Amino acid sequence: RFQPKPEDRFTFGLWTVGNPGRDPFGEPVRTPWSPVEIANVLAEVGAYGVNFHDNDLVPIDASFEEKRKIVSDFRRALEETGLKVPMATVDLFRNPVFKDGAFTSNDPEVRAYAIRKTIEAIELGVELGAEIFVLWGGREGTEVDASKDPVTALKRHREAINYLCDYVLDRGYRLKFALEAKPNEPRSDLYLPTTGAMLGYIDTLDHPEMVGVNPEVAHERMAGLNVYHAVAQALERGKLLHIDLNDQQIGRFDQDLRFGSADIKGAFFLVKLLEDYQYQGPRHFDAHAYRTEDLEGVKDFAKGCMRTYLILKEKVKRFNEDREIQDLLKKINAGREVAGFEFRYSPEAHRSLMDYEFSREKMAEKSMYYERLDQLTMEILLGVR
Ligand code: GLT
Ligand code: MN
Ligand code: MN
Ligand code: MN
Repeated sequence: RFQPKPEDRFTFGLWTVGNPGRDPFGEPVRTPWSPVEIANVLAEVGAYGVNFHDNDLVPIDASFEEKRKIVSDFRRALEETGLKVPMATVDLFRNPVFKDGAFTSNDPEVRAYAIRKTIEAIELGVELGAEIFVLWGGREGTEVDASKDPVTALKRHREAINYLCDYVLDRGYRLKFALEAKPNEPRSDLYLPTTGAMLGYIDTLDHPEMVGVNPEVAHERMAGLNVYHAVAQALERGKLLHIDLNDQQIGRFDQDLRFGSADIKGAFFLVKLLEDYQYQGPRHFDAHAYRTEDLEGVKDFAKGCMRTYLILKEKVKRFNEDREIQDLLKKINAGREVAGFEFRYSPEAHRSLMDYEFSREKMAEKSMYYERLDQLTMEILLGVR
């Protein structure tokens, strides 16, 4: 029970389980594992796949020979463990060259280098089977708004994404881009700070059909938003290509907590959304173990993410099959039809609308039962139902 299976499509990044526990105030507490060691651990705990940034796998200063050796060792580990690589990404934030942005840098040479680095990361990802390429612009923002025109920054960002899409089309790769938003950290303010902003922006690209989003629970919550609603908007437009599951308390620094460990009700509704709408993409856990943990603790962390998801998936089933809840939902959704009216304009429908006699008092009288519904939801989550 609650054992992860390949069809659950649970994935982790090399940077998540491989996180050595460094924070802005403290040195690493765990010795880093090699990508091959991480893959073996992920296979052991039952993950389906592993994702990486170019430089999680191949150090930024590796020679051509070093790179080939690392990639072939990693490929062998994938074959031996059966792990897949559904997603790859590019690190455009760690190196000093990107200190004032990558695609949105004021320096055209840096912008060109960012595109070149991304293309090399795409090649690496495609070589290992990735069909989704995440772009998270950790340095695309400012502390000093006088330094950069945000309109210009958006135009530069768009030029870069358009370039990358054209490149992928030119090469004939089966690859889509998933844009990941974050409101702040490491910059004071990041451009395109929310999933909703990304969704609006995607329609302005040359190839919007190749681009979707990668919402992260923690990032939406850092912005004070409801993740469930943000993800629903992406899903409804067919734009939910990938998801970063983790947890976060509102108003705190970027915590990347184990999935479900901070807001269990929020996690429940997110799982419900993904399951009810049969989300087919990877369920990626973008989180890391507490800094107090050793290697065993890291395994506990990874297993915990998947186990909580599967427990919540069972709770969703319970919720959907619960007689009392479903009866309540039926009542909640019931109401009188307005004769002859449709929620689509036509002169006839409109005439019916204008002729109808509405009774505000009658409509407002209706009981909602939301207290009862919410309590029943809580009782499912608390395990007494
Ligand atoms: C970094 C960030 C994550 C992003 C990763 C992809 S890198 O760890 O905090 O949210 O998903 O670039
Ligand atoms: Mn993320
Ligand atoms: Mn995060
Ligand atoms: Mn993050």
